[in-house]
Amino acid sequence: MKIKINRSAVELRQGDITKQKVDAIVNAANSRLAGGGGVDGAIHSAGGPAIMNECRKIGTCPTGTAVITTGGNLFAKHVIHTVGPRYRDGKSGESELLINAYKNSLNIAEKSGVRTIAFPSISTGVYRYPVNEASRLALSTVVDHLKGDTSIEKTVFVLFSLKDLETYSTSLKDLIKE
Ligand code: AR6
Repeated sequence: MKIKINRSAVELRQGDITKQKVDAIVNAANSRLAGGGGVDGAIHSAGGPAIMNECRKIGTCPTGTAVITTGGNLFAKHVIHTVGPRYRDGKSGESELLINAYKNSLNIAEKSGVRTIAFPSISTGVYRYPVNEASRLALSTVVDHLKGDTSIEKTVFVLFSLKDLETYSTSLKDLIKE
């Protein structure tokens, strides 16, 4: 599924984020930038040690913020590492932190001259954020950003499972109906 927002496009796709031919891919990292499983593990293993070397120099990344490193051996020139919240009960500031993770990733992308960017579904794996709610927050934050002054031409959400792709598709359809 693909929609236009002013001069930008938002696309949903099923696949592996490490294979995307974009300027920057976003990593769902942890605040110690220590690597891990899920999309974080896949990015470090496909991108090679140059990414971790830069992460070590940067140090930490508080929840909701974002940092940028090389893409190492990936096609993408940059990896933007952001940290989503661990889901507790939905009343512990999770939604604001998840929105901030997307916003700060987009802001650092703009500053770094990124024109095409791919996001995974931040926080909905190990951090257990419910996908339906997370997809609505993710998509509305990106769409709002693209309605403003932006040099981003394309934003791709890369969903690992067909079920997640379907959830995101429903959320995007609902969002553009509003
Ligand atoms: N491409 C696209 N999406 C993927 C890929 C991939 N190669 N691999 C997994 N996903 P998660 P979180 C999906 O757990 O919930 C790590 O250990 C996955 O199916 O990667 O933010 C970090 O170090 C899910 O839909 O991230 C942190 O400690 C989504 O990516 C912690 O996990 C996010 O799942 C972060 O947890």
